[in-house]
Amino acid sequence: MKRSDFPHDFVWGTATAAYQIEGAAAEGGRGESIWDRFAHTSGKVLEGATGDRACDHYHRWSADIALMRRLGMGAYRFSISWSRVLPQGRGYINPRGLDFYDRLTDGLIEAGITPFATLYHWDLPQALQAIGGWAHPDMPLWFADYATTIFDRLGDRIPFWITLNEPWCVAVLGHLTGVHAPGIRDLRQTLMVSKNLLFAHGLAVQRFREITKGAQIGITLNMTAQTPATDREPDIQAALRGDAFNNRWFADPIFRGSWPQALVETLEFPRELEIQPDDWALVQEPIDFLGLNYYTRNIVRDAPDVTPMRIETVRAAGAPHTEMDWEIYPAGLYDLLDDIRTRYDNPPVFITENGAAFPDSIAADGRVHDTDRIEFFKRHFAQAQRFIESGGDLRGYLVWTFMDNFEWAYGYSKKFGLVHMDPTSLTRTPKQSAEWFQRFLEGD
Ligand code: IFM
Repeated sequence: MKRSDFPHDFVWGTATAAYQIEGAAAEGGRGESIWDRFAHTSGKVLEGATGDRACDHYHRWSADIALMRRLGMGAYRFSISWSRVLPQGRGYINPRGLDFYDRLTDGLIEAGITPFATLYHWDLPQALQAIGGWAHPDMPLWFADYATTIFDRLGDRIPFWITLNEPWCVAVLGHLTGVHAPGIRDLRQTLMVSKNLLFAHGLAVQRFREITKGAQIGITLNMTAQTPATDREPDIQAALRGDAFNNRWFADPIFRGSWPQALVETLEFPRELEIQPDDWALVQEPIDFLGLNYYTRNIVRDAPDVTPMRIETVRAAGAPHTEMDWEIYPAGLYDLLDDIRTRYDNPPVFITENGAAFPDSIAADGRVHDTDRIEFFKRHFAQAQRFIESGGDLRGYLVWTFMDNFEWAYGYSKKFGLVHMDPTSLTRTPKQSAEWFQRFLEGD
């Protein structure tokens, strides 16, 4: 597998998110976000970890860009912290927040690294949560106003934009299982939130078209390959429900203008979730690309008593798993890309995240020998290449993640980085996988 096996303009790089790396939670006029509140609530995050300091990227951004450049990265996907720019979520605009992203953008461009900006990677301003958060009917407008502020300032320089990162996680992990901020467990709210997220996305795309010229915008969806546990019909149906739940919940509305039927039936959507015929055009506002985040697959079996989807996942016996206990299943990347191509009329796709957590540590020779991660990427890159070879429109691959960081409810215990980051000393040490990726990018 060589870089030259991919198209010459294929984009390669890494991805991060604001709350996971920036730190400086109470600096530069930043307001509180739901993740500050959640992480500071006892029992929500492993070992009480928070993103207060994270990787201190807010202060070290320049050295981080220099390291990316040294490692030969072509692109960098970062997210913007809404509450750094609008501390209360709306109204007052914090100039120091905008200045930070301005400097970061210019720094990347000067380093020859293409910026990809995500507008929302889960860190809603707490002030908006206090009045209802994503379930509030005005959230789509507040998000569009925030997006407009960002487009006005950076729309002339950032060529690739992502409205929302993994809205499924916002809806399901944040409002159904409650393992993410804001920690709510309520199916009805989950459904309201998912509708508002779709409207917010559509409105932001509309504003984008009014403001920017020549840049592209899309949305990033997380998808998980689904395999029935047996060839029994109930398990086959269960895997289809898993597919509707995990993969089609947001993609079908955006690309087809309808909710997946299996989702509507199984979750018994309430009336207020119905999207009026006039509003579907907003949800289906044309986008330039789909961002796909791929990590693993689920092996699914029918479980009539398990809410809400009547499915259960089974651990793949004997298969390799990462530290997240996610099965390593590279073929699923091809399968999902292929599903996207056939279901949604071959949209351009960027892999906006793919990666693995392993129990990395610095060895006596001062290096991190993460050969398992190198193997992981080799096998996944091969599936991406297979998809391109089969005629698929895949345009880039952003590895999750640049450096070890705050892995949400797992705190700093799960390390996905190409670069080791010591949460105490904040020292960055490129792992063997970073060196391997560098050689790959140099064409070795
Ligand atoms: O760290 C997260 C990221 O924020 C969103 N996608 C999945 C990653 C690994 O869990």
